[in-house]
Amino acid sequence: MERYSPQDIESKWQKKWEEGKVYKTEADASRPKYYALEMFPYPSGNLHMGHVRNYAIGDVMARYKTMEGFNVLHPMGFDSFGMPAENAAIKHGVKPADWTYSNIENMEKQQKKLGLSYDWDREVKTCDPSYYKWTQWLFELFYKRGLAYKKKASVNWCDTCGTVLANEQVIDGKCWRCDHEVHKKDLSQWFLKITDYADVLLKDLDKLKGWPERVKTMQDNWIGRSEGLEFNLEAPELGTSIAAYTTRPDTVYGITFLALAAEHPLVDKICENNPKAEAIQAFVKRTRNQSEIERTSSESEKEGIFTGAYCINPFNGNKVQIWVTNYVLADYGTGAVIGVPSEDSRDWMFATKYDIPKIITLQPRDHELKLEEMTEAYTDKDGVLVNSAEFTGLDIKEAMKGIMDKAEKEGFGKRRVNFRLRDWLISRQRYWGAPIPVINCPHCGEVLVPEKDLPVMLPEDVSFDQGSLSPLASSESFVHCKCPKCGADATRETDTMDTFICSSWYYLRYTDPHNDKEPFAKDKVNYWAPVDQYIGGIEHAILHLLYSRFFTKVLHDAGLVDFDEPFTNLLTQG
Ligand code: ANZ
Ligand code: ZN
Repeated sequence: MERYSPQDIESKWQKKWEEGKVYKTEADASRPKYYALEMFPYPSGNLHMGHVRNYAIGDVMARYKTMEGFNVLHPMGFDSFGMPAENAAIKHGVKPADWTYSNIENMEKQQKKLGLSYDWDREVKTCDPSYYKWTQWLFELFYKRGLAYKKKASVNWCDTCGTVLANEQVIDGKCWRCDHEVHKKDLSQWFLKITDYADVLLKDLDKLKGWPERVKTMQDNWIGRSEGLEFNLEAPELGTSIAAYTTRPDTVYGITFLALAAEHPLVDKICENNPKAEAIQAFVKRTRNQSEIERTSSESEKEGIFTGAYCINPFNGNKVQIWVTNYVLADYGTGAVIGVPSEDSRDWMFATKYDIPKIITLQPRDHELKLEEMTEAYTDKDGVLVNSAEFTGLDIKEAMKGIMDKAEKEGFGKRRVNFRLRDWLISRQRYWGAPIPVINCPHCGEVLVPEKDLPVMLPEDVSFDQGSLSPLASSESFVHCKCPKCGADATRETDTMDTFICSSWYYLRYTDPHNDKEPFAKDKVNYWAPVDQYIGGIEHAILHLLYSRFFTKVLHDAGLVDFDEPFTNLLTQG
């Protein structure tokens, strides 16, 4: 018998497959469809075994469904904007485009050698102007729907990468890409308003019967919905009141201090004519340089400074010390947190450290608690209230309801739902990404680039010298332009978009990849999508999968697609 010689046999058949376009697919309403998709790779240069495993699973699914009689869509492409291409430009002077396209060519060759059953005619490359034109068009769609805005923000900044990072891209206080420590910097940045969709992104996790529980739990935690009470504490000496958010309204009779974030707007006011102003300001400065992790992790040291100012607990009229602390986050809740030492371990440690009074408001059903005997907070979720006026004797659940009713009835508080999810910071001070299609006019302000002028092409006359805020800002031909509204001399936005935007809609583009009139035709996208089986690494459980769900929901609301979830079944591996 002849030996199996892959070099001869496989290349012979692969050539035949390619020439005969045996994996070419067309939409066909008379046949049931099946959309099998593997997460597309970043063109780093070579495939690794993780890729091969991923693609092999998808290939098996696609072939099996084809044999079952489905019209199968099984495409491949490249997530080809991003930092490594730019780093190659900085280090070796090659053009990011050249580096990227030559890597793509090599990886395609490897994929073809593996005999994967892709319809190569549908290949998309996110760095291609024919693709990023539509990424920019989608940005404009978001903008017109009030879902893209610019604001000054204290952002996560990575020195090594020389760019800002989304919250999702900061892992344990470090950059997800280079592992370098991330710190805060104030910059004017573009955001997408994913928080408008927090509720539905959470609720619709229930629809995803074909997703691993683990991934849904991670998204659930990331979105972080909580219910509680927001209420006002009057601060007569400061001539104002301070709003605080708590998920434990049953503890309000135990408030002995109010903890403000270092960034809280009231801090400046508190410092006016305050003998401690200098010390407070020094504390604020020190805190602002700490990373979010340093400030909030359970192991880190909770620190604060008493401001000398007081506010009043509206429930019992008690005087409450106002502290500035490092553990309260400025952009969560209201940036002011009630301190209830006897029930919260963090507050207990803080009160013990700074000698702040403690009041017991909850104790177990079977014995009395005494402060002198306690060495830590009573954090059990079971017990009865004490020292809590008319709520004394109730359990936590009853007390929460009664206390929130009281605050609402007396008009100093309101039930509130809160989300941990923040808006998505999409500005990147990088070259190799899709330029944000906005022009800044001295008369008209922010103006979208008209659709007929898209794409806003990446210029080639750029300098990659680090230090300048963005390589695009170094291109005269790019920066200077005319205002599309009034014709005045204007300048272009020099930020590019987070590459996660490019990958938030590529699976829709595969359904109609050569369309130059719109991102995809409705009949095609609605025939093929949603993806029936999506396959990829678990590392995308939050970032890419949450962003893609968000995009799909916005496109659904804009009437561009009929479905509102992109991936019916999900297989995560790795
Ligand atoms: C009093 C209290 C007592 C609290 C207790 C908790 C336990 P989640 O569930 O994540 O929404 N908090 C509110 N705003 C904060 C901020 N900006 N920075 C840091 N902590 C903040 O958490 C809500 C709880 O986190 C709130 O309820 C508040 O502390 C704290 F036994 O109020 B709690
Ligand atoms: Zn103008």
